[in-house]
Amino acid sequence: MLVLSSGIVSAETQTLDDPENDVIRIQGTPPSGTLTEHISDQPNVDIIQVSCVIEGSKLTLKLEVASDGTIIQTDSAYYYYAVANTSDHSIYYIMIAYGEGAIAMGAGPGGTPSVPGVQISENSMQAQFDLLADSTIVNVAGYTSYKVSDSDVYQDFAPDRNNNQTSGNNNNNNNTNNNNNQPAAKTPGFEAIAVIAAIGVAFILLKRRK
Ligand SMILES: [Ca+2]
Ligand SMILES: [Ca+2]
Repeated sequence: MLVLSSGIVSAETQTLDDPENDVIRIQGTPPSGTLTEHISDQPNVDIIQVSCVIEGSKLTLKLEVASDGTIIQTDSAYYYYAVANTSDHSIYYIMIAYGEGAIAMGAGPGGTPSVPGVQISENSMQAQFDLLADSTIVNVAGYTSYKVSDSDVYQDFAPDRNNNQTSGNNNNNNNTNNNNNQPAAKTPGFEAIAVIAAIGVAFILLKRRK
């Protein structure tokens, strides 16, 4: 007997919760700069959740900031980024940068998905992509920043291990293991920054083509 499985709709959700009031502020430049943790008065860049849902042939990615925060699209001092990686080595992301509004894009071995619209509510941004291939969610991540000036920047990472500038000893995770010698704790931070930089360039190119 032939069993047809193509009609089965699969659903998968991955939700990453991030602590509230964990924005960090970096002033000056190392080694003379200062780092302040647990900032509570920057709800606009305080991530509380990044989530991804795959349902059938669609992938929905969402980033949410604190309930008393607002996603700022038109002020170039604000930057928002949410990303999902899938098992087929594709990347899907939403970005708000340069005061140019929100954009959602992706790329992978299967090509690039069509560019979906981004829905912005008061404190969240989300987009629904056409999946490039049958795949599962590997991970999700988010990054936000508010740049007062080049030497005064508020930012939040989700998960927090993507932030390689905090001590790791003084956060809310209460890890009993405070071993800072684990290279894995630092590497993703650099990778995240590199990805953000590369995507920033892509974003500029895209805008110029318009
Ligand atoms: Ca947060
Ligand atoms: Ca965080």
